[in-house]
Amino acid sequence: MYNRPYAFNVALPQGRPDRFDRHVQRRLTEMTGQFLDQDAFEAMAASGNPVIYEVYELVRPQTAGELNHGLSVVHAGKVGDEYFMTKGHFHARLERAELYYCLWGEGLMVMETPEGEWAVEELRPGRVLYVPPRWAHRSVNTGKSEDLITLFTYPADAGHDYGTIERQGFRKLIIEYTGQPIAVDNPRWRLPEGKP
Ligand code: S6P
Ligand code: ZN
Repeated sequence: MYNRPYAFNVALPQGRPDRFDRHVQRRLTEMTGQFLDQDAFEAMAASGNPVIYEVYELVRPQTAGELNHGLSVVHAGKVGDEYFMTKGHFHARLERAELYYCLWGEGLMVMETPEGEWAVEELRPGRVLYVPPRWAHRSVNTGKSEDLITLFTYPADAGHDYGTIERQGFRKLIIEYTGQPIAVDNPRWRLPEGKP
């Protein structure tokens, strides 16, 4: 592993860094069960299965002290009334935080804890968001046509727990209502297994 300081540039508004180890393109059908409107989901999956978001990541050794970092690019669009968003996850090591800095676009970060707290914070260029330990996080692009681009960094030993969100969803969904984004209760949200 290369262990000298380095710097890189981010082209805007593409959000593409000129250095990265990993590029992920997440298409709609990789998010089965997360969008509420099943008919809209299936229609969109059948007509092109669009890329919903992309991640360019610089991956560091998974040891305490190292920081992974990179760019998250959520494209603009909606499935029914629900804005394009990331899958969202808890960190596998729950006690690991994350920092986001918004570079482009407009959006919201939806967050929740296993204990039932939830929060929604605005993302717009110049805004910094701290996601504390224990908070699952999902970025939502509420813009009409521009990408939502954020720079993120988190401990390289954090790991990702996608399964919990795949099973139970987030408590809150972001939908467009009379032209504006609003947070609504997720009717499909389920109590974590084992909880009364
Ligand atoms: C990783 C960090 C981001 C997300 C990215 C995509 O801890 O939070 O790099 O990976 O925004 O979201 P997701 O939920 O598909 O990983
Ligand atoms: Zn994360």
